[in-house]
Amino acid sequence: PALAGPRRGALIVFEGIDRCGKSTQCSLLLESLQKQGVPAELWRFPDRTTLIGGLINEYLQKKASLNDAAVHMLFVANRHEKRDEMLRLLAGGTTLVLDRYSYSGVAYTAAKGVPHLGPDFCRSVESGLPAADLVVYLDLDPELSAARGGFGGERYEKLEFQKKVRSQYGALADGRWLRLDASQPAELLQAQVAAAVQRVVEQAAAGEQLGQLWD
Ligand code: 2DT
Ligand code: MG
Repeated sequence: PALAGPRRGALIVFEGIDRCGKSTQCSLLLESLQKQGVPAELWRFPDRTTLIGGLINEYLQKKASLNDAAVHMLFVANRHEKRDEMLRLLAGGTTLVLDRYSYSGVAYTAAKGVPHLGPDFCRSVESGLPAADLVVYLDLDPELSAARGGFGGERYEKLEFQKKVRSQYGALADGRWLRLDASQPAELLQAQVAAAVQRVVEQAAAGEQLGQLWD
């Protein structure tokens, strides 16, 4: 039990390839946390509303071109610019639900196969950011995600690339990952997410330290 200060919130991250169902599960989770009276906010990365996020948005919509290293650094900067606010909210007891985070940063850039932008480099520039208490990884065969109404035409929404991203995600999993089969109905997924989230919200409130990337 925490003897001093407020009970901290948990950092819950949803990851997975495009159209695996992250946004749906994030909204369902937020709603259920709020119903239980758990203070919570839902954020997404990239946060396209900031100056840096605007550049990322132009890149993703193919209105701007940037080389792979430059755009990678923008995604990273887009997380670092939100760091202090994340830490403040968590310390004040708000649980944060993130629709993508640093794990997307590593998986998508490493999937490009650029030698100087491999997984180790990508992890290194995340340091100083808080680590997730729980990563809910919604695993889906890219053939199935592509069939979910098709891709929206943003950069990266290509079957061959999504396959590479999935294999990069496979190499990132650690003890804080909950891998779920995302081909299940949303309600079934929701129940599994809720059970895992309840545990980490309780552990965070009981004083378990927030980790740091990349550990
Ligand atoms: P959405 O479709 O979820 O808006 O994501 N991406 C995301 C990266 O390449 N690096 C990152 O650090 C992050 C957070 C994943 C837009 C795309 O941006 C990719 C899909
Ligand atoms: Mg997308």
